[in-house]
Amino acid sequence: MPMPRKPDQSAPAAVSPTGATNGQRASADSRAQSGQYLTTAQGLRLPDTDHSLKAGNRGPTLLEDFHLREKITHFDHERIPERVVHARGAAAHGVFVSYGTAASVTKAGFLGKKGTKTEVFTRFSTVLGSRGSADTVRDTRGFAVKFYTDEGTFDLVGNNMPVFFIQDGIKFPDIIHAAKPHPDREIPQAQSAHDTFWDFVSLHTEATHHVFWNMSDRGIPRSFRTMEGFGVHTFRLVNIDGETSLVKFHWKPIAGVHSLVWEEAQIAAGCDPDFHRRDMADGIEAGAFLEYELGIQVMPDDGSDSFEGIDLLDPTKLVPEELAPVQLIGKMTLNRNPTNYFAETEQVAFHTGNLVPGIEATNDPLMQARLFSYLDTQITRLGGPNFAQLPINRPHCPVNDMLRDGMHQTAIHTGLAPYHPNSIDGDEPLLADGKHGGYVQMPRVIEGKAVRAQPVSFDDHFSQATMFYRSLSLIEQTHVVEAFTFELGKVYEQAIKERELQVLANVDTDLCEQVAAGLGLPAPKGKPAQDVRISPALVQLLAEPGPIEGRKIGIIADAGSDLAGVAALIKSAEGLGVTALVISPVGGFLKAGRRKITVDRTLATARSIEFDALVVAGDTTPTRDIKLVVLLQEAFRHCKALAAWGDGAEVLKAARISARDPGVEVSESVDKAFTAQLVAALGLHRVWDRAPKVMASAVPPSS
Ligand code: HDE
Repeated sequence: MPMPRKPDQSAPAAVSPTGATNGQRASADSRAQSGQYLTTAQGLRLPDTDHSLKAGNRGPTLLEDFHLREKITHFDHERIPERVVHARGAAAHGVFVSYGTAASVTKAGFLGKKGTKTEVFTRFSTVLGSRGSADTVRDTRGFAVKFYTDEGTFDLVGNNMPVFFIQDGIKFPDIIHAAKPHPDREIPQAQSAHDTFWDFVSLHTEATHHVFWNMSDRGIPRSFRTMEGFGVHTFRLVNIDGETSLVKFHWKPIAGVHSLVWEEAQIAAGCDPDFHRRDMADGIEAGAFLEYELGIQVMPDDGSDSFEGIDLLDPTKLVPEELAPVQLIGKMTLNRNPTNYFAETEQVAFHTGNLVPGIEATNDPLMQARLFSYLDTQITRLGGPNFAQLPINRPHCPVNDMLRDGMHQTAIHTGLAPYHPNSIDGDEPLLADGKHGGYVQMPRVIEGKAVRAQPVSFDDHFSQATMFYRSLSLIEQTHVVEAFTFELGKVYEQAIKERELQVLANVDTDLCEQVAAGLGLPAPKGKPAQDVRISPALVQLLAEPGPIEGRKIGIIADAGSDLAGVAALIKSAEGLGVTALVISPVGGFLKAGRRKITVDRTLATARSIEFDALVVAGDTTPTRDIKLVVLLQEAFRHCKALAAWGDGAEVLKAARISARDPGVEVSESVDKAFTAQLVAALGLHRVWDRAPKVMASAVPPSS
């Protein structure tokens, strides 16, 4: 018997918010595919789709078989070109609610009155990998938000890092050619650890600051829900009185900013390449929505395009939050998974030129090039100029654009006069001035000679990298050293390693010496900036436990375990928005009397990377099963919280983990104190006290 349809197998409404239909009656079943019977694309019902039409049982196949030809021809064209960058991504629908606090600096309606709601679609991505690559590679993450506002669509096409590799868009093809796999063998996939990437960034030292972010923990986020987002460029905001200010956009995740550790990221790339998209989709399905507050740093628009000595048009520089605090202006909640990956996530088309009144571009030369690129790329990727008519790209406000015809035209335009002015269609559509919601750019003075040059202020390539590195906590700095040592260790050409060491010498002497030692090369001398301002806002490490909603714990249990304790722990976890999964040697159920607990993972399917903490249930039989030992040892090495109750501690001991080790909690039973300690440990994300014993330079446990 076929399985019944689930509620989430419904589709977007047949009628879009613009009033355009997708070819179906609003009252009809809105799924793109309707009716009970299998049909051809022309609606002809089919009696058989498993056998081609043949001359006799043994063929040959007849050209006459129009069903076979239609089915195969359509299949042959199912793929569209993947994005040239940011090909691997996942997205979700949601809502943005304005706090009303930006109304003094922008007239943008969706940022106006407190409580104003705007639908959004947000796509997260890696930059370098192909569409089928792994989620957890070391890379920058895309953070692109489409706001379907009443005044037109606004796209904030940002990243999870506030700075970029290059200062001028004309170099973008070069950095991407260098970072993508080598053109001869097409390896390595989705990696920066190879010669051409390091060749480029060591020659274009303006990349240094962004490289440091990539080599830091920000390059391997724990999940999409624990990433910050940044608009990177400086934008110009205009308020109702025509006053302007310069701003930088920030997304602050409610769940805090957290990362994987490098070994975990590598294991996940093999064990669960969908690690991040799975976390988002499962979380949304379970009601653990992704939440971010939008914030702005506001700087005066005094004509200098700079603030406190920082050139605001240089996208390799950030403005420390201590100098310009991030003011929160609204909140985004991602609460609905897409119905169809291709139709929504793959076909969504972002564009930095999708702006609304009150938000304008600046002269940042990277931003200027992007204003050209995004519209252009969609024409190849989405097969023509009408991609704005795809349901995911349709604005949620009236559209009357005089754009006509072209490939895949789905609108049936009326009227005779798609030109302006006209006297035949009553001179409609009308032009709107500022008072009627028209997008009227603020007049700005532009003058100068036509030159291929840049300002001197763009020449400082190192001081903010120094600021970033020195602001990090010790453990985060260690990770940066390890990342450089790993990545440069993968480079074959000695000259490239030496050139990059010279770059590092200009950022921080100690860092350079550590990396050089790891590479077995002499550390060159450089001139790092001396008195950089430290920016505590750049640190990820937590002093106090943060939120734990959306986290996952694994409970290790077997047929003889204390199932009442297991049930109690699952219940407490549910109450805290934490998913608890039971891991047992074999699948099925664990039963004791009338109690029956589902086994979610077996030792064959569980891997430590899935869990933020592992707990061993009381009365679980100690075993040296290598799968269980690896599970516990990995979690231990990745500095995750471990716990056991009753003689569950014996299971930890069998894996050479002692109750005296930091972040290992052992209790008599599942009581309040036990849960509270587990919550605190989860909230701190990692047990960093364990790091010196277990990470990179540590020795293995003695036997
Ligand atoms: Fe992009 N970028 N980019 N980029 N970018 C694209 O557009 C480009 C840059 C970013 O989820 C492409 O539709 C140029 C900075 C994101 O669909 C393309 C330059 C930032 C996404 C393109 C930049 C970004 C893209 C590829 C230098 C952070 C994924 C497919 C001038 C602020 C959006 C597409 C999604 C995608 C061009 C630099 C972020 C080719 C030429 C800086 C998040 O148009």
